[in-house]
Amino acid sequence: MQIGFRWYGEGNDSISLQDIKQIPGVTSIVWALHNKQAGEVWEVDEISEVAQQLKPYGFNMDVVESVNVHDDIKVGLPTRDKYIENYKQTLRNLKQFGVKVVCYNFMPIFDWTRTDLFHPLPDGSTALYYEKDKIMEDPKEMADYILTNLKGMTFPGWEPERMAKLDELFELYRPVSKQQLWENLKYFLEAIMPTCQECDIKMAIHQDDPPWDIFGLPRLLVDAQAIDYFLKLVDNPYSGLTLCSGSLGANRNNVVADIVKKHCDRIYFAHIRNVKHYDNGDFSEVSHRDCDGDVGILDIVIAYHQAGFKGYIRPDHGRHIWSEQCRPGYGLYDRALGIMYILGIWDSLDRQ
Ligand code: CS2
Ligand code: MN
Repeated sequence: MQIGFRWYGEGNDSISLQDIKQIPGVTSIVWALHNKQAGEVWEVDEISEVAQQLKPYGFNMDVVESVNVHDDIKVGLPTRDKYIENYKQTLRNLKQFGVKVVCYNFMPIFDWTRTDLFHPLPDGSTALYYEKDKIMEDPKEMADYILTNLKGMTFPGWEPERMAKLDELFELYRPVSKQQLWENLKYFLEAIMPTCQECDIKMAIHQDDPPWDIFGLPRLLVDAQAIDYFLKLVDNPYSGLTLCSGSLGANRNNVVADIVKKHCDRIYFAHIRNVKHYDNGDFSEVSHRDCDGDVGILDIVIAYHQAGFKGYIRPDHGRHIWSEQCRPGYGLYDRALGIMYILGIWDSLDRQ
């Protein structure tokens, strides 16, 4: 396996490449052009700028998270073909820089959803938190809360331009049933598979977070059964998974290690994150240490190791610790601790 670290880019992330270089084991920067709207072509000179930034540190840019999918593709509008052509062009441009895996998601309107970005934990740190009852309320209120607390920082899926059009977006998705959304996902993937093959780029879908319907919007990739369905829907090695233990793990019935065992050959990118459940259905993100949460981090890492996983692993969200001022979930310190925990398990398994 290869260790990656998500970085939001020069001038857009408080964490420097120099800081990341000092975390043992990191070889890939998981990157994106965060100024791009879904549907736009990523131009060669824009990608090249990132390549130049990474070069002095010896990091590779093998993994992109994410090239976001335009709403017209998700909704299945006639205009989708134009955006699919743009997506293919982006893939061809990424190929020139050796990109191997493109992470994306097919969540309607909202990307990950949390009701509290800085929830205090008993140890004095804060973390992302989901309070089930709050999601019953107005989605606009929540978008306002998130945008206010991001304090001008960009967050994929929560672009102010999109949040300003929430009514329109909800109207757009209203006729889209779960089955229709699956069909639209299939249409998109079938259209881009030849380009992926030509460019040797693997598409890796991220699960829906949280893994259940919210605000009446259908969500597809929510459990083992849905993942089985997805992998058969377009049964092509260029279509696989970003397996996110934290997204899936928010549902206590999901046993992520079993999914790893079953589908390791179609997992190209692994997100490792721990989550603690509360009896009322709320959940909190916690440290990567197995006993701090309920996701089964140890079983998951062991499953990857046993399967001989050759793909990319990154710590997913972390807590905000040691007074760090950072993007919610994406601080330096706790994610670095996460990497050390994963490597600790991995190295000792190698020894055995
Ligand atoms: C999240 C998402 O769990 C996660 O990794 O931070 O924003 C994720 O990056 C996207 O859904 C992937 O497309
Ligand atoms: Mn994730």
